[in-house]
Amino acid sequence: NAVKNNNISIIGVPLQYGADRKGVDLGPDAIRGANLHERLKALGFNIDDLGDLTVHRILTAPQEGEKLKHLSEIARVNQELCERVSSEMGKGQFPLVLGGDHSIAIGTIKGVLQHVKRLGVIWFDAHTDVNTHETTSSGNIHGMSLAAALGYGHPDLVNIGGAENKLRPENVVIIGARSIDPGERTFLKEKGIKVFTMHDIDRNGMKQVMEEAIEIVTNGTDGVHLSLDLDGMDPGVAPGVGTPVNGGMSYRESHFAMELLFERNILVSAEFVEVNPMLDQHNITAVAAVELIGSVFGERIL
Ligand code: HAR
Ligand code: MN
Ligand code: MN
Ligand code: MN
Repeated sequence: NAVKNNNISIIGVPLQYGADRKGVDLGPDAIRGANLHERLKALGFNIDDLGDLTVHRILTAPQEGEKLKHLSEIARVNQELCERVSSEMGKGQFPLVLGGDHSIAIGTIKGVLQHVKRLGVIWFDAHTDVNTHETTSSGNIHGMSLAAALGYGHPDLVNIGGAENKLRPENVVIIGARSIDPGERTFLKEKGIKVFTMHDIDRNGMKQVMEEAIEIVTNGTDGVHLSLDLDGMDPGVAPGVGTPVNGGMSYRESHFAMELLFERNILVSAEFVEVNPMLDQHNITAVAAVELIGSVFGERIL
């Protein structure tokens, strides 16, 4: 089959401290509970589920004057995730990371970068997650993870997996954005990061958007990581997310994008994040995640 690697390692990261709304820590089990293993096995993959990383429970509110909420536990978990992802890739496995809030992209990407020095990233999201400790108005680290992976932000985040291991802005694309903060807009323009907004998807269609996106992330790179925030999809199809934004990608637009990624056989790693079962109905957002995973690993309609 066309994903290079037939051996998938699943890593759950039940982290919720990067987001404001409780419940996203239940995401990994909700995704597994939507028949993830069965679906991947039916496609011929060998699955090694490593279970979940340990996240220490924090019962106190973020401390007064603590601008980045729960920074120390988030940094600790991401450092562990980085090491776990790196060690799985070292064994030749394809890391499939289940979130958890989107702050876990820091650890995943830093781990992949240990093996793929020039890495392209496709970032599916309603948001662009390029705030830093200087621009954030919420203090939520899930809104800073892409900036950190690019080498910008708080040193405790940037230094995970080594500050010298970082993405290059010209190898990153964001798809589906429709909620961008003023400081993020400046950052994206300054660094020259390509953003395909919902407007671009409406205007040109997902086919053209994905062709341009794939050109950017494969140009001069040795592999591509998919970071998929379920809030990129429209809340009508994926309502169980902490920060829903109207006007998102339709069910078929999202699947078509996954099918094109499979056809091009460029992924070396992937993560599916922000599934929040406490805000969901009948686990449909976790089911949506597993269906997207099916498409990106080769399920076809006919
Ligand atoms: N931009 C806002 C912030 O920084 C909202 C961010 C995020 N929500 C997410 N990430 N789910 O994509 O607080
Ligand atoms: Mn996100
Ligand atoms: Mn988002
Ligand atoms: Mn979200």
